[in-house]
Amino acid sequence: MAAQYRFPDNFFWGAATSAHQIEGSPLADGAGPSHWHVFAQEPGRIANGDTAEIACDHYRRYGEDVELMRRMGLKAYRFSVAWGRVFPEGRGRLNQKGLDFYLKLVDALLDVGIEPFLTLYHWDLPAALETQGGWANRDCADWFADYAQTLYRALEGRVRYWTTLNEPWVVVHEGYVKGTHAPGKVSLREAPQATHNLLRGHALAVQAFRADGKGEIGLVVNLEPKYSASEERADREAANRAHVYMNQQYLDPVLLGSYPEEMAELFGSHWPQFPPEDLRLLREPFDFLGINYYSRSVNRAEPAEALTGAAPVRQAAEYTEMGWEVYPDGLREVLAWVKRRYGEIPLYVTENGAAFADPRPVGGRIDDPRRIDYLRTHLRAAHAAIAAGVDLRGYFAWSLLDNFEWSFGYSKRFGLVHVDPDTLVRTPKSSADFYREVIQSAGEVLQKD
Ligand code: IFM
Repeated sequence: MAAQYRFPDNFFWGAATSAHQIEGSPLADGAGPSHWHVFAQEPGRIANGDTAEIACDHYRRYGEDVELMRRMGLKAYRFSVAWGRVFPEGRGRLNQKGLDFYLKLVDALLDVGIEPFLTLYHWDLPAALETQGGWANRDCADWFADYAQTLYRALEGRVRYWTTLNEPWVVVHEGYVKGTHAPGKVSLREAPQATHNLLRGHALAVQAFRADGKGEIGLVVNLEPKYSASEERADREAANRAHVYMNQQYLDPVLLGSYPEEMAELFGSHWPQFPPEDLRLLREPFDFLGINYYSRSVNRAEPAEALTGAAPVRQAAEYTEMGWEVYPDGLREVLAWVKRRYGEIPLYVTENGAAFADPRPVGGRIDDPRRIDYLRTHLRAAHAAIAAGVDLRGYFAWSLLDNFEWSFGYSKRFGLVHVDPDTLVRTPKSSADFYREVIQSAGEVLQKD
């Protein structure tokens, strides 16, 4: 077979999850509740009234899940730590039993030769910190760095790859602009403060890593190409505002040292004058960037849309259950754009995947050909980026397991492995078999249709 899609030998083939979405048992062994735990109990917040009380029960079944990963041939596993398991009040008193869970998980991964990629913050803030203002409070950045330092010390020599924040844009856009994620606020005043404190937290955690950690540390952002629906000036400007808001708002300050000037126009009087010493801090060098990619959007001007004045226009194309267009070339495009705009920085695709309405298991099998197509076409796009000179070092499918999809509850299923909502029995889908073949052949099977 031609080696057209062969990936580098040391490429990290992985899958990703996050603590709140899979672990369940959120209060076990002395853990403190997260603000997502509180949010999910408010009526009407989550589809079908779902909560993450049980999720995939990974907290108790992690051994079985590591075995699934081993059988899939994964080289790496990206997961997050629930801050409140380690510090039930967010700071101060350490909960050793909570920390022990992650030590056991990491050891189980290392035992079977799977490289752990640990995310420090994947959206579940200790509720005790939210009552003190959460990310809108400047001190939250310091609390985060202290928590990070504890983990660096506890996992030194075992975890080599760390990321600070997952998708800060979603944290703020959904949590402070739309109010559809915890903490459920709609506040244009607090949104830029939360943005800035998240990025300060990232930078302080990187500084703490230089003092106490070993290995590499990075940041994970979600990116989407934004196209204009027409040649009209109003549409083109709207698409550009959407692009700056989503793609540049978080990367410009950490890689170029300033927020895009358009941010002040988007937020008007709510956009603060950030002190120059803060902006110097944000530019703390880090080792790699993780990019989560799912889709693109095509935009028209819509003055009623908050901040960007841009609204997506549906295309004659395939869409996933999330209502996201399947657009594989966008992955190549965002990877190339990052290299063009920000220069050489090692990259990982830290999430990529699709929610489809899978059939129920029949005879222990679930055929999910649309997810296989999604993976195949996006991996080809990732390969095209490498061929064009992008320093892409790994790819993590989202997600290992069907899980708690935030405000959608369990209604959207992204897993390579089906998790029965009643019995929690795991059944690898045909996409898991496909991914195993991709990994075994270092990408060569992507040649086949
Ligand atoms: O499930 C989420 C994940 O937590 C963050 N990135 C996008 C995924 C799909 O919506």
